Amino acid sequence: MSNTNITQKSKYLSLILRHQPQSIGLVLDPNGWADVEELLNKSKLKFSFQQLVEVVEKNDKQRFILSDDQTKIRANHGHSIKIDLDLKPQIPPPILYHGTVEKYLDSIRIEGLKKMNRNHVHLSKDIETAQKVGSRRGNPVILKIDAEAMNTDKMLFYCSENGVWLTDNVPTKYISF
Ligand code: HQG
Repeated sequence: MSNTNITQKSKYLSLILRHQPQSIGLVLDPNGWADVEELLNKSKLKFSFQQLVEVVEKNDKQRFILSDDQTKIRANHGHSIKIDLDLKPQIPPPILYHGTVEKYLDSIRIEGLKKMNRNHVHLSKDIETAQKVGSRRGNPVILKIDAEAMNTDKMLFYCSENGVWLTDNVPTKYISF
């Protein structure tokens, strides 16, 4: 498949597996897994099984994972629907980054980073990734997060299968603007 085709299919899978499985009558299990055969049958965008595997394997951010027997698939991060990724808390790198845009800063200065519509605040271990995340909304602004202090203060971190750091919220005192 062309890169454009892979991106289009990846976006559709993100919509279905993170936000709106019910829009095609798909039911995810409590850990966010969909049955591959059911997904392929119900999908409005037509995929062959091989194309699905290609989207999973060539995905620039490894957004999806197939079960070992390739009968189930789920998104690795980014959910808004309430599922349990069943991740174990992990000690984060001392510093993490968050890419955002200027217009949110006043609010972030007051409230800290909130998960907004998703299940977690998403953080990156490198500035480059945070820049890409921020660029989705405009000129990126990078916030530096004192994850070490948060960990010391018993706030929990999780790392998704594809290396995105997740936490519940980041109070202002841990953020360098
Ligand atoms: C902002 C994509 C006002 C926050 C990305 C962000 C990531 C606040 C936006 C993943 C705020 C939420 C997640 C507050 C946070 N006041 N604004 N108190 N707290 N915000 O999309 O981190 O490519 O839910 O800065 O790459 O941008 O789809 O989160 O701008 O990994 O795989 O509210 O989604 O992954 O936006 O992105 P989002 P995000 P994919």
